[in-house]
Amino acid sequence: MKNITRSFTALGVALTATHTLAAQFPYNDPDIPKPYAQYEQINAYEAWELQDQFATDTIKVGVTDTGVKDIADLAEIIRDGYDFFNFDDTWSDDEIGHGTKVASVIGAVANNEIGIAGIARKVKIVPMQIAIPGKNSVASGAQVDAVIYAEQNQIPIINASTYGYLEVPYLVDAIKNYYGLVVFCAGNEGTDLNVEPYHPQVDKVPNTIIVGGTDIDLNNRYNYGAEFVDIGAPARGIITLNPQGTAAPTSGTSFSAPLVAGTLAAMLSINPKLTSAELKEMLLKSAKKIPALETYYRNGNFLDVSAALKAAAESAGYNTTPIFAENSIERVKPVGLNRFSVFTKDNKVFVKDRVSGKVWGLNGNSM
Ligand SMILES: [Ca+2]
Ligand SMILES: [Ca+2]
Repeated sequence: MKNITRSFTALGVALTATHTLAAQFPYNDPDIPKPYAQYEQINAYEAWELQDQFATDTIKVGVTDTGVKDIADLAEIIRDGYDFFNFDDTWSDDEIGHGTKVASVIGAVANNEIGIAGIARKVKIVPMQIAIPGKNSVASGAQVDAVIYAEQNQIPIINASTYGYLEVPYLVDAIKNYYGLVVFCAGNEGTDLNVEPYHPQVDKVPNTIIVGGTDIDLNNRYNYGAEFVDIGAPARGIITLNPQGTAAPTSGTSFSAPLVAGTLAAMLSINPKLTSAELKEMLLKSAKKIPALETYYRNGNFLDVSAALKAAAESAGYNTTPIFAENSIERVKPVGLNRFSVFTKDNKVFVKDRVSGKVWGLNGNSM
């Protein structure tokens, strides 16, 4: 066991766990690395706690990709899949594995002792195969149909880890007519999108979010352009699940986009009343502003999942103010698998259930 200090939040409280908690936090999913620098960089652990506390609605996310295999860590959250390339129900024959990996980043079931944990806790994945069977390339017509389907079936978020189209007027029109948000990756060549004008990444469609990617040291390594790329996120060493259910580190902006799509789903699950425009504005406003990334991403935006979820919670009227300060914590002690006790310096004791998110004071009242 490594000696690490992990920050987490209970009832909006910033706590600092000692190393004795590291093996158990944040969840029991065995293939999450401990520590997992990429998730810590975007404050994902704290974001899980915020969802335990505030998330109410379950949000559908369409994954326009190679299909999504219904592996054990995803099966229970998959709904209403369709193959828009073959016009049939073979959405699960994901031979390439790209869509399964993307889906696992968005919403792999947390705390189920299997695989990993995705960003969003209350989410359903809608597999939308748009790829040519057995190939890593997609049909833009199938992507158009998938967007129209999402509009007709009230799917508020689409993850589109696709790029490289030279011209897609019909897709741009379909997205403009869609009430939700489409999250696109920026692409992987490390080129300026002003020079390499991939569509619809450069079309500035209001309800798209274009996601670039960095390594763990926050160096941009992928396609960029502050005029087009809305936000950056980790893109190297993201742990994903393949169609065999095996976890492995994966790289590319294809896996940055679902970090953002999962965040949007989590925000909506906390405040389902947010419009797409409000959601996008809130996400970008809550992002860290990193001067070194200003030439790559709009305002140097870098994903902060926890800040985005706090903004969503506050917009729904929840109070995210800590009930006691981080420096008032004396120690934290695990109680069984899913609960822990917090002892404060002024001799108060709290118990938190990590599954329900409920916190009890010493007098047993649920808070
Ligand atoms: Ca298929
Ligand atoms: Ca899991």
